[in-house]
Amino acid sequence: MPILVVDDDEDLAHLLALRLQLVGGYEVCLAHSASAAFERLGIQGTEAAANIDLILMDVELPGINGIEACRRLKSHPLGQDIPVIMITGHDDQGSLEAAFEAGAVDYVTKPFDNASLMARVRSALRLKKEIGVRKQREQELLDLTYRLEAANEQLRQLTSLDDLTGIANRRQFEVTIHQEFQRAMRNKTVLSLIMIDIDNFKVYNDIYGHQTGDSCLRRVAAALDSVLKRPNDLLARYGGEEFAVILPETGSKGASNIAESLRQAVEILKIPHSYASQNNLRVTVSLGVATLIPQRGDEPTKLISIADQALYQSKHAGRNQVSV
Ligand code: GH3
Ligand code: MG
Ligand code: MG
Ligand code: MG
Ligand code: MG
Repeated sequence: MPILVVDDDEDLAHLLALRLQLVGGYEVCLAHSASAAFERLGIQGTEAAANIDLILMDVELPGINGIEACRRLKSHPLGQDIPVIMITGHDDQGSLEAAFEAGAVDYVTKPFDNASLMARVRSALRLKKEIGVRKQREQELLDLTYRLEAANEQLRQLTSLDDLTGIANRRQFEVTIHQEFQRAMRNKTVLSLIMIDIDNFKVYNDIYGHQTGDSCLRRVAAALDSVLKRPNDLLARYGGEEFAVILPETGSKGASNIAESLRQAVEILKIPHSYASQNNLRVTVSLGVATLIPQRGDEPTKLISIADQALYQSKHAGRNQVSV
């Protein structure tokens, strides 16, 4: 890829180009102002972007000077990876500091000494190559990270865990409720379900923000989980701020007791939830309990809808309570 020489002194620019071509064997293109260089690079104007490996930039240019041009290049995606060597006269050594600050990698002083010019060009081109390799590695690493995340997500789906809370997800709930329903029907045993819904959670999100809302969901899930001791009980995240507990071989009395323990476990977390100028309010849950011995022809939806109705009663009666 060519080297771009930017110099308003056309004779000098041609001379420099000739040296780079003859001594170094490089391909060279010329621009006589910063604007012309920007067009050449596709940063400004309508010309398609040219691939440039290195820029030799005069400090003194009409219009936008070389230092400002370098600064703009370095802040543009098409220009930031192209090394810039500043061309300085003996009288503008003072601008070197500004040139490096603007992102130049090196400088050459007029009149040019062939050996030093070529050495600096070679070294800058090496730098460009290294940047390219590093960028490619970074990109590969990023791709790998994305692939890992996707694989992780697949794994989570396979294990049927909810992303946010780590408890069983809705899919696992559906699988388990069907299995337990069939089992209870076969064995003619009793099966209970508790539906749990966080009270006034929309307001909670509105007041404390979605992040705090998420962390509240995690804490509530952990508290609910800590109540359940039997290996066949399943706590799942049923939906947004709704949870469900499947209790095999558990009658109405037992399920109500567990529901009350679940209610208390959330209440004693004492997560502040103050709104409508009421102080000292806490995050609470409402619960609905359903119990039945499944009969031939019954579906799990029957159990779910009974629990939903009970939950609705708890909400209607003032929340933070259990209904059967
Ligand atoms: P109620 O006491 O009647 O249940 O009132 P509510 O506000 O809890 O009920 P509603 O169904 O109106 O609102 C539920 C809210 O839960 C709305 C939604 O913003 C929030 N929510 C659902 N899923 C998530 C989640 O994953 N993260 C967070 N932060 N909020 C969630
Ligand atoms: Mg000049
Ligand atoms: Mg809800
Ligand atoms: Mg609701
Ligand atoms: Mg709610």
